[in-house]
Amino acid sequence: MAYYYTEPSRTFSEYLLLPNLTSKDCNPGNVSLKTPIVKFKKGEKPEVALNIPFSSAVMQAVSDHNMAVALARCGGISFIFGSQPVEEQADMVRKVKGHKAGFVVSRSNLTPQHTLKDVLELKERTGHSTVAITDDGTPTGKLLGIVTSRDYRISRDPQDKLVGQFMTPFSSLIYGKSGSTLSEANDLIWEHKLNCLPIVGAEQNLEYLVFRKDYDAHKENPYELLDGNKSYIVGAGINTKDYAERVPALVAAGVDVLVIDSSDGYTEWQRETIEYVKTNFPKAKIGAGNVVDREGFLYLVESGADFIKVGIGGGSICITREQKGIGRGQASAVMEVAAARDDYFRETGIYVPICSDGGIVHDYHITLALAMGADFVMMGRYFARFDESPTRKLKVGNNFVKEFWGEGSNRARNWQRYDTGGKQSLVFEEGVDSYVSYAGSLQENMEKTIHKIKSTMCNCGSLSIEELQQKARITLVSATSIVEGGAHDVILKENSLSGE
Ligand code: RVP
Repeated sequence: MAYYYTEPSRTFSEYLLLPNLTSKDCNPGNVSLKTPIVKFKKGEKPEVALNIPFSSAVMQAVSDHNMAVALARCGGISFIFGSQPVEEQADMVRKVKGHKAGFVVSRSNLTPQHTLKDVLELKERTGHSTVAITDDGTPTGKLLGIVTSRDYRISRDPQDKLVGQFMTPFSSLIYGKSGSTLSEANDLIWEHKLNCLPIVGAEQNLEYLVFRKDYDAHKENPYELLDGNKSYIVGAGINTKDYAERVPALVAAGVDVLVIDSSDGYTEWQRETIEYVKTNFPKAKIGAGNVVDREGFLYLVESGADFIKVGIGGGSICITREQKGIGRGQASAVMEVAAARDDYFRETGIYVPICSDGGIVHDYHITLALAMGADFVMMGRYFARFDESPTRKLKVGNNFVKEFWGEGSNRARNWQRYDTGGKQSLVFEEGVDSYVSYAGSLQENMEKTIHKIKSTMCNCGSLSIEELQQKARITLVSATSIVEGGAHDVILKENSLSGE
């Protein structure tokens, strides 16, 4: 006979947190959101930890190298999508690892033979007012000069004037030497009142530009997630089929954390994949999933996984539950797996972090997921709305939107994730292709979300995620009281509804 759960499976919107006593020192400025991402022994520290409990989903529409840099700058981690050729994914990882905070490869470059007209056209197209002048017009050619808007007057200079005649020549430039640190570069910027400092190699070749404004931005990011070499930390998704080619390439590219990307992770294929990684790359870190119960959690932990991802069918673009009838309400899944994790910790002294993946709609859902035992969350829709996601921004009606599609949609053609073999004609979609409302820059939005989480944690009298997990008091709410939680019995003025 089939096994029946006595409790229905529940989702985040069915729960609320009750306040605890808030002491006077409990204010958002004192809250730490630092959290482990890989397993560790009692009394020791995890080898990789996040400064904020956020990860971006293993999805084409979400996590590329740009998203990874933007999120690591704020303290979280992106898992670069695996539904692409191995070399392209490894290239994205290399770009993140090679990104030097504050040092940018010049994106606007011309030669001395170009004209003022070319400068103006380039400026119009890119919005950059600093143009590097190199012998071959490439970002790493021999640096011959720099043009900024201070070097020409549109009203006086003819449009066909050659760049070589008005650029600030190399002989008059202040520049930094290859290998300079950001603080050395910054000293030169201040000493000489510069807006931009070129960093030049032994052959006078241009390597990077350091902008004063980028340095300031760098200083504003105290939570940046960096490795021992000051490179951003980055993750990558893998599958259970081509791991023998993909993993070596990703490890060689410098990936920090791998994760097996699958809607159902309670499989022997995942065990084999983890064993392959642990045998061939003993230092590599690998998460596995997704699971929704104790059995799935223990199976993957005993297979050697460093963290476990939780959630089936709750993703905003996911139709797995409709198509296949498998899944579980996200809150129920997190609560059961967290309890299994805590038991495992008591029995073995090994703490295995869990990630709540999918179904975060409101910011408070993140706080609830953490309170229920998640160490961090993974989000797709949330990040897809930002400038930094890799998809197109479009205008639909009066609104700006960004494209967002599931990894199980035809568009992603990521069949390895869902199709366990057999005829292509039998393949069915488990995800949709959609739009999400455009929301602006990642940093601004995340600052608001993080402030909300920290404020709620203060309401719960908690200065850390661990404390929240121990102290949180969580109540199930009735359908009627959910209505009471929104604005009700008033006539809303136009546009008075807040977004997230
Ligand atoms: P959400 O944050 O609700 O957008 O959910 C993102 C999650 O949805 C992903 O991390 C993944 O687990 C799941 N996903 C991605 N594609 C699909 C699909 O096509 N069914 N589901």
